[in-house]
Amino acid sequence: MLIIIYIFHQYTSETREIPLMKITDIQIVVTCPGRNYVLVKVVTDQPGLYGWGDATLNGRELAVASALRDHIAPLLIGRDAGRIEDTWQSIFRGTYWRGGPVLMTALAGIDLALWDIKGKQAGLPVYALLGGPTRAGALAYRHCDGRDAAEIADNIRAAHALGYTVFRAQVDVPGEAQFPDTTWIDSTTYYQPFEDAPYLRAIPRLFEALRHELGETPEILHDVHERLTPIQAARLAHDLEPYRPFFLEDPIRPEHKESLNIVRQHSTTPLAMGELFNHRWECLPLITQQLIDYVRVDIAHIGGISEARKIAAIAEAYHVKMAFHGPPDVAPITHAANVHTDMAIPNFGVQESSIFPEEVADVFRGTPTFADGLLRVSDAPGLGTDVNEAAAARYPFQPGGYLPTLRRPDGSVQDW
Ligand code: CS2
Ligand code: MG
Repeated sequence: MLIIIYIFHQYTSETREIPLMKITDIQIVVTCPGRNYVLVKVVTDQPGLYGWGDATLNGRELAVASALRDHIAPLLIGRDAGRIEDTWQSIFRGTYWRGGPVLMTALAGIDLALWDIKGKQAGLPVYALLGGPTRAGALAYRHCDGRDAAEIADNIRAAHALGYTVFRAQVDVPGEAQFPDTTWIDSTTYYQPFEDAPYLRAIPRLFEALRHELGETPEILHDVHERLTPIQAARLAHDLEPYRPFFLEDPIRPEHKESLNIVRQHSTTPLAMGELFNHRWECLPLITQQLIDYVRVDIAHIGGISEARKIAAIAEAYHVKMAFHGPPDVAPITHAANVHTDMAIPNFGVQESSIFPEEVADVFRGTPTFADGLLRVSDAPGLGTDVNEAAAARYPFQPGGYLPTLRRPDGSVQDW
């Protein structure tokens, strides 16, 4: 009997050592330090203990802000901030409506804030909570896009001098195919041309010129941005083979995923896909059928770190690596979450890095830093990021940050 009482006492006293952290408030901050960002602050009843998450979906910012403010936050007030998985499940499954970019971005905002809180409570960086570091930092790639091969080669040389070893190369085919970056486009009717045949000729020529200029060592990748049909993508992957691309990204539209079989059958060029996916089930056929080599999901659009580490674990079993999306259209908080996850998972591949508008430094602290080819996060507790709310208020939301639409020469819509 005494033994039973002793065990019961040990159990209850141990569980009581983790203090409950009630969520007392959830604030949504929409700010535009050069780009629009939707930020989520989860506040607890523990003095000074709060977490920041990123819930930015560019071009649809206010839809996510409303989903959070009007529909999700009210469900969470009073709940234990320490129950990350339970909160994830209760938002994803418990509220019935699930999936899609708006809801999964909203969920990511909450998830990241809860991981931030968990780390702060434990006094540990999030990568330590995820199992501890498996590497010194995250191998990063840099965008080196340009108007022609000579300009791209110069950009690669300049990035190499900074310590980068992996580079992305996009080129315009003047008047026929444009690869806009996602800088501010203040219009809903901004069209750009795309014609597939000149594009399909131009990219192998670009890679041939880059290899001629730079030799075989720079790792160079290309993002098709979902523009090709499966057989066109197969042709491109095949034509690029002699130039050993690091990977070919998003070769086809994301809807019918098994179409990647066609690309796969014709080429050994490594394939990457996933920035338009919203949860693990969209990745599943590509991983289990080994149709891709890198999963490119966006942590801010798949429900956060909780989902990212599950996708990574499934991918690991199939020799597929992770290459989380890292564009400047998600906030530095997501970039920090990327690197914390990259640090902990065994099957990390490469991390996309971004240059943010200058004003971003006024609002955010703890953006990952780059040195010697690697992105790193500090070992500060949580995600190591913080938001200067007064500065954020000085950069109000700017409507109109839409992506352009691509049109074929006959005027019909083309995937962007
Ligand atoms: C791109 C993105 O980084 C990438 O791989 O595909 O820049 C993408 O165009 C934007 O995130 C769209 O908002
Ligand atoms: Mg992309």
